[in-house]
Amino acid sequence: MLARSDAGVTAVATSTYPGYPASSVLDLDVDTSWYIGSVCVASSSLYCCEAQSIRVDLPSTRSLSAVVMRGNQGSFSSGYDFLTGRLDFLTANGGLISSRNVVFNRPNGDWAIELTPPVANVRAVRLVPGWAESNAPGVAEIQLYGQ
Ligand SMILES: [Ca+2]
Repeated sequence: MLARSDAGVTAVATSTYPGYPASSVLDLDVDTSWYIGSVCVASSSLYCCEAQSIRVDLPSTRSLSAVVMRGNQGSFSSGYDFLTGRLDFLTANGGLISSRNVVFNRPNGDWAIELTPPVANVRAVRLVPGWAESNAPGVAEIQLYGQ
C-alpha cells in the first residue's frame, strides 16, 4: 500500500469539519474520518457536495493498481456517508489523467476498484463527492495500491 502518512503521503481537503482532518483518511483506522466542514450546496440539492473535494498527494509519481475507500465506522457510523463521487487521477502538474465514477456500497459506504491496466504517472488522487447522506459527510480511509 502506498498511501500512508509515514511514507510521505499527505492529504488535503477543500473543507474540513473541526477535529476531523483530511489526514484521517491515511491513518489506516476505520474509526477516524475526514468530514466536510461546510453545508453542502449545489444547484440541484442541499445534499450534493461536488463543490468540495479531498486530494491524496504522493511523494513521487506512481503507477496505481487499486484504490480502496472505507466508509465511516467511528463517531458517525451511519447517516454521514458519501453515496456517489468521482475519483480523479492527476499528474504532477495537476492535469487530469483519467477518472472513475464511484457509487459507494450500501450501507457501509465502502468502495474498491482494481485498475486494469494500472494508471501510470499518478502524483495525486482526488475524490470529488457527489450525493451524500447528509450535510458534512465524510470518508474513513482512502487507500492507494501500486508501485
Ligand atoms: Ca481513518
